[in-house]
Amino acid sequence: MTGGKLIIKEIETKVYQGQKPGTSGLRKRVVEFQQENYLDNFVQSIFNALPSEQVKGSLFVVGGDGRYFNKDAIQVIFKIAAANGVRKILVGQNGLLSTPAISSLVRSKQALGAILLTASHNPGGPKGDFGIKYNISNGGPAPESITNAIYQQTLSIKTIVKAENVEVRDLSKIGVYEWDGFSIEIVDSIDCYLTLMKDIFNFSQLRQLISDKRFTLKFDAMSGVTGVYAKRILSQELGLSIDNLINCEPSEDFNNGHPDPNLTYAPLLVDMMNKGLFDMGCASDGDGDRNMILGNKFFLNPSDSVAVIAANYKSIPYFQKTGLKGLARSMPTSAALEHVAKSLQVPFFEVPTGWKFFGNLMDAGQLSICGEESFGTGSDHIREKDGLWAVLCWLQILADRNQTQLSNPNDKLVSLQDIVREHWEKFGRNYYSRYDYEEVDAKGADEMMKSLLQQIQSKSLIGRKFHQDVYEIVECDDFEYFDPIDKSVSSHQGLRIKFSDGSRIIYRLSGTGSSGATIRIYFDKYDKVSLLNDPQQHLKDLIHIALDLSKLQQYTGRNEPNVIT
Ligand code: G16
Repeated sequence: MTGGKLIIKEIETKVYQGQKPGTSGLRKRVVEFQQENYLDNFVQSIFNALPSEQVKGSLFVVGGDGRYFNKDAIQVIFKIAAANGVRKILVGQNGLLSTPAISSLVRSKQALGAILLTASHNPGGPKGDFGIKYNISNGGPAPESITNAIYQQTLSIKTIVKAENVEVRDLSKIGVYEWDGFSIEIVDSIDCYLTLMKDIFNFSQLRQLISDKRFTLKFDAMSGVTGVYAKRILSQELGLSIDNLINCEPSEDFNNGHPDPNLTYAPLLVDMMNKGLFDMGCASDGDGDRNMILGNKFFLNPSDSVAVIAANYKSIPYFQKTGLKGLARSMPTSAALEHVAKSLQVPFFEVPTGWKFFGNLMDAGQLSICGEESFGTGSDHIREKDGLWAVLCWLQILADRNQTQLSNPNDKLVSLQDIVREHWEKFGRNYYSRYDYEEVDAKGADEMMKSLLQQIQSKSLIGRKFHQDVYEIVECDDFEYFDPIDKSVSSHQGLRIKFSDGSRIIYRLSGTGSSGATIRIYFDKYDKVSLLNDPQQHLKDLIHIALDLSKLQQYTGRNEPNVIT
């Protein structure tokens, strides 16, 4: 189809304050995005922040998690991209592309970048959240130097350019739409990602495991974008019965749910797994980059998940080919991965919270597998965390460990929790928990963090002892990261308190919320002997110390966290 010459109009606009991208893009309530030119300003600012000679004639990928406002936003991006000289846009069918699929498309098609339309795990719908994020040519989130440049542009923007005659409202049919010097191609949302997964895993081994009557799997897409991937990959390709997929129709408001795969917001799956109905249960978030994995009556902590995957890297065909170049975790993630890195004698890195910090290490060939406590796991196959990849990793590890058992119908299969317990026996266990206090008053949260920072900077905490002197503070700081590749410095990345036994308490304000503030407190305690305790019990003294030191209740009025992981 041909649309002729582009009709470009320049439109005057006014500056909106507060368009600073957070941990992962700009996330606000939908109603804020619906203000006149609010989204348009941000999109134009992306192009203004990039060198114009790069933008001219470039290829971009656009897609999102299907949440409310996605469809309108896609049309705005088409118009602004065309007017700014972009040559071609690849957009997912029906506008749908998971965050990992976008990363794989950018890399395989050598696009200049991508615009992702998602607020990830935040609720959607007209009263929920919307988000927009710019990814660079390596397929990963833009680094802070670029997001800061975009933000600066939003503060001085005066005009927006738009190609008024560019519009493809019906994104359901795969095909190409052309104008003079500009085109839009609607691509299958799954093909490119599926090809990559087939290259990473042994699909025939996975099929064998899934078809075995002794192994049952349940997958919950939480009404996010992963539903379309799960149907094609888990069901059509790997043979999982469609009855074992739940919430796999993407919905604009996630069926009125909160698409955050954790113990609080995935109650249906958690309940089934607690009742022991399945051997493995998995969930992913709105845009498909997060994952939660459960065993039969067993919660797999994300910090343990990445450590076990790393320890079993030889089970995964991709790593058999590439080897293990290095391991990394975000600072608040438990230290479980470090024990694996030491044992395998591979380089280890600790970066701030945010997947963007892993990209440089991967591009430099120094990092293979990484993870975050926030249900994010991934590798250098792309530059985003990857929910379905983590599920396939676990299936591959299970298939590999059960190779002999799978051909002997009377043998008992090794379970997910067997593998994790063996891991603890070998490496010791990092008991871990995170407390989230969501949407607290921002002023109270800031004051609490300031008071903690003051105690840290004055060094008054060093030497303080708690609980019959079992815990003594030996180090504390305001985490700062020196990127070993581009030498950039990222400051104020969380307050750390370290004890003489290696235990850690970390305080951070979330960078992904859209209103008020969310306080996160993380607890990490290593044990080599008692391996099967309840984490909340095991960590109770540390939790007590953290609440005491921060005076959280006094500053926020909150007695209980909303979410405990
Ligand atoms: C985003 C980032 C993650 C990060 C998380 C932290 O996740 O991509 O790398 O760990 O935010 O969130 P917060 O700042 O709220 O603790 P997502 O899945 O929301 O894109």
